[in-house]
Amino acid sequence: PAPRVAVVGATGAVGAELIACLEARAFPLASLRLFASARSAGRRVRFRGAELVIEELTDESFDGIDIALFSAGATISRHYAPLAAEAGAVVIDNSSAFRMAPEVPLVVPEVNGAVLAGHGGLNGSGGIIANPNCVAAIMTVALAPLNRVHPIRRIQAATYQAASGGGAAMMEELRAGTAAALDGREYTPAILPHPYAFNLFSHNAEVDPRSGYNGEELKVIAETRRILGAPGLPIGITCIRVPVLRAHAIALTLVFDAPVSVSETRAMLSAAPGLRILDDREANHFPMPSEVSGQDDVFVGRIRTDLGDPTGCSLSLFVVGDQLRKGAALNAVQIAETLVGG
Ligand code: 11C
Repeated sequence: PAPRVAVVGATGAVGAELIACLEARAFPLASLRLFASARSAGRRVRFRGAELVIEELTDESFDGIDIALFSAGATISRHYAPLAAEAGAVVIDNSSAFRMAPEVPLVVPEVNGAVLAGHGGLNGSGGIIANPNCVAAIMTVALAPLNRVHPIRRIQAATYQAASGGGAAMMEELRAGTAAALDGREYTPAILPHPYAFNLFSHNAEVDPRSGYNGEELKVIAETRRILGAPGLPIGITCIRVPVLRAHAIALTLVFDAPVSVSETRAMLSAAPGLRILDDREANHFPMPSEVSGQDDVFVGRIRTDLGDPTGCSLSLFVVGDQLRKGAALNAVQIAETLVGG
């Protein structure tokens, strides 16, 4: 029978995208229930021509739910995901709460979907599956096809991250701050410590005083290693927030044991699922958030041998993916599709 599905955090930016993905992909569900905080309960959302009413999330919300898609932050997940799993639901959790728990699979279906084979699936015994950090999800779609053929020995990354990674409130801060700046009005940021309009800044996650890396960077490092199955892979990364609404970009340099040609790289990437090459040197046309926003595929371009490595063993790439789609909601729905299909 088709699964009974719940969305937890239905009013957030990712929650809205989860509902949109379930509808757009005609996900085979028997029923859909939407949960949020008491503040949002009673609001109505359209789904497949009907109106669904948002319900307040409680400890008892999960009776009769087969798949629960969570996107309400780590604190909510820590409390409610185990309750949902005990009630027999498979939780697909978009927060960071369980991503590094050894018994919880951390999944990007195109990359390591095979790890779901060992999971109980929809047999009523429940469980938790983690949806990765958006940068890790987008980046590994581009890394995996190369890493399978030529093991990557080191990664250097710099990100250009959109407001959607900080949720609907940060997207609103970008819109409102930009409108105020254009009007010449004073604007006091509500949630960010810095002005966002016509600016960029180091990612807002807390900075570890010892390493100098922020929480976002440390998550990307740990999760990328786990998804690729490369526990000790050296990764350096700088995460930056840019005034873009909903697509993350990542500049990558990858080091291999031996030179990997641009033409072979193109061939490997063009055969990979969930990935599209946009690499037009003549027209100087490469992946851009404005063109990738709203798209399911991750886009890759600027494929070139890194001139900074005299051995010739390094490649540079520029990768862009929609943060709300492949970085969050789409990946979660793809995990659910794998459970239903398998
Ligand atoms: C950002 N990637 O762009 C973050 C948001 O690990 O789920 C998601 C954080 C996470 O700010």
